Amino acid sequence: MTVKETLSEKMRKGTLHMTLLDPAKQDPRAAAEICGIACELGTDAIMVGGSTGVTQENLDRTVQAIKSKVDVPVIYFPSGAHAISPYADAMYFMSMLNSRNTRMVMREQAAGAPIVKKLKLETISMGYIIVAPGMKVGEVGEADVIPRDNPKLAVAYALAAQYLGMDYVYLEAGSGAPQAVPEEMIAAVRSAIDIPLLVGGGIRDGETAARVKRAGASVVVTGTVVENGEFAERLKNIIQAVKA
Ligand code: 1GP
Repeated sequence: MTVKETLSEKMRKGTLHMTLLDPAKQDPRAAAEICGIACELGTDAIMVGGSTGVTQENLDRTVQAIKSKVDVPVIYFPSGAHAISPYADAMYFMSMLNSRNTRMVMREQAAGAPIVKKLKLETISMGYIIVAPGMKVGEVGEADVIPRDNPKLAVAYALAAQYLGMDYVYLEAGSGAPQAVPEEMIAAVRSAIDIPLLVGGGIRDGETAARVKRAGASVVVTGTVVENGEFAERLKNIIQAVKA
């Protein structure tokens, strides 16, 4: 079964949680430890990626270390074609739909596609939509961020992703965002599209995770929360809220 099929089957039963690890932020062994705990707490997949600082070397070593520790899918979440790991179970083949820079929309993808083909990596296509404030990823991606009070614009981009044949849509407030994507926006996108909806950025507690889930996310993504030493209790609350 492909990663996409595995995730689709799980999504039929309920909302999923994915844990994002940035390979530039800790050594591979620490990343694997964190993922081991996240899996014990019930996370459904590991995403590996970051906006800056990802190299072929830290990516490969991190993915390999995580793979040796956990059984859930490990999915590469790329920031460009400069690093692509053959060790990941799949990668999001994604386009930042609301970037002003065509490099983020399609040129990096064209650069990476032949490498992906050669590596025979499973791809899951994704329309990546940056919502204000967008944080680092919005800045380096030169995103025309979706204003938080404009759910209609988010819907328009999400529908465009669906009509382009993309597998998933990701509403991203940016890692470390002070607030998550507004519920009204999540709900509007959810009711407009038929494909899975990932939501991430600024989700740090169970209450926020519950609101994001109730608004209609198919997958709740958290990253920063595992970067602080004592994260197990917090992550447990988040995953419980997602699975409730
Ligand atoms: C980043 O949405 C994710 O792509 C995770 O964001 O680090 O704020 O959890 P946080």
